[in-house]
Amino acid sequence: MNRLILHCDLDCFFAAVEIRDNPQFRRKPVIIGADPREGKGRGVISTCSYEARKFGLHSGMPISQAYLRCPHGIYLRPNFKKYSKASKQVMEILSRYSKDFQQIGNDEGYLDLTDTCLNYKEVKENAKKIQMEIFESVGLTISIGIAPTKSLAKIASDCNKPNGITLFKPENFKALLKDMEITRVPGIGKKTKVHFYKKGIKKIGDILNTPVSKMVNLFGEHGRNIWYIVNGLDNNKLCTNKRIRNSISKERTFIKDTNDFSLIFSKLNKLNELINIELKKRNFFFRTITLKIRFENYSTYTRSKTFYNPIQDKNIQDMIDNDAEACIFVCPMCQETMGSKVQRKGLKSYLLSDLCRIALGEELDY
Ligand code: DCP
Ligand code: MG
Repeated sequence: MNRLILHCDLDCFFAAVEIRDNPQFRRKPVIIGADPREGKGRGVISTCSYEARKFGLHSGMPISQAYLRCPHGIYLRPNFKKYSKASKQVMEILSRYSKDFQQIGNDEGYLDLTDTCLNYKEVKENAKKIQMEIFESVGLTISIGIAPTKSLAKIASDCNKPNGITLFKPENFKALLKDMEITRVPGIGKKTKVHFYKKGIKKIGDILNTPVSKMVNLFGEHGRNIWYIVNGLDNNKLCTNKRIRNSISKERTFIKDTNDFSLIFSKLNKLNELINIELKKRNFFFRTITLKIRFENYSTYTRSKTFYNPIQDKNIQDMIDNDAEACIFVCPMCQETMGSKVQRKGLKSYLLSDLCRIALGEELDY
């Protein structure tokens, strides 16, 4: 039986909240992220308004590059409390439309309306109501894709942003997909697309015209999954369980590259303190610590350590300072990733920009 799935995705979420609260920013390039410091800033863009995207700006772009392309933009630091409140309000509205609701991150959600709507006309009416309700009570626009599968609904919601409603019906979705770039398919990013391009697969239509056996020969199981997605045959169900938070993380970017290990470790300790406060406040236990480190050329490394037993009462900072094993997981990373390069290029050219993320995994249910 054909399902009726909606994928709802807020438009330029963080930027939209700021524009809502500051009408003078409307129709302007608004960029949320690190301080650009007149082009000398570190860190990246979280998101930006559609006007800013016209200058080639996008999430994840170094803020220094953004400033070069759009020096007249309105650059704002993120206000996560505000975004979290808006997200909760939006999710509460979405969840009222079906018991089959799955939240993804802070600005996306799937709804399965198969049991509540008879046809696409009815689903579209619901989509319009959702848009209106969110706009009236939260002041944000949301784009909605409607399709027989989750993956197709996700592709659809991205087709008419902002504030669009896009329908992929069983009888027409292949015709709508065929001329689209393969990067529209979840699972094909900028890096993987290169492998597909090498085999002459550039448009979704090229995948549709390839037998599944050939996709498996060329790209293994990943090729099979992609083929199933574009043919509307992946039958993933919505995970309707309440979203369980499974990590806490903090990260900071140094204003200047540095190879001063005492500075790096003091910053790390500061992050540990912040994490520890949150851990206690929320009464979380954890088993895994992950350290993320980013060098000046944006190469990023992570190292993790998982403990046998869940931990809460032990101070993380003590653990880093005193637990030999924990220290070993920090130090080899620095030696390993800096070592050979350091000798070749000289220590001064190396350094850590974005410091580290300590993710404390596996929230336990007690
Ligand atoms: N985000 C972030 N860093 C990223 C990507 C996203 O901080 N690299 C944050 C900011 C976004 C929010 O998550 O506002 C939602 O991410 P989306 O990918 O859905 O992007 P937007 O909602 O901003 O834009 P779009 O209109 O394309 O959905
Ligand atoms: Mg979004």
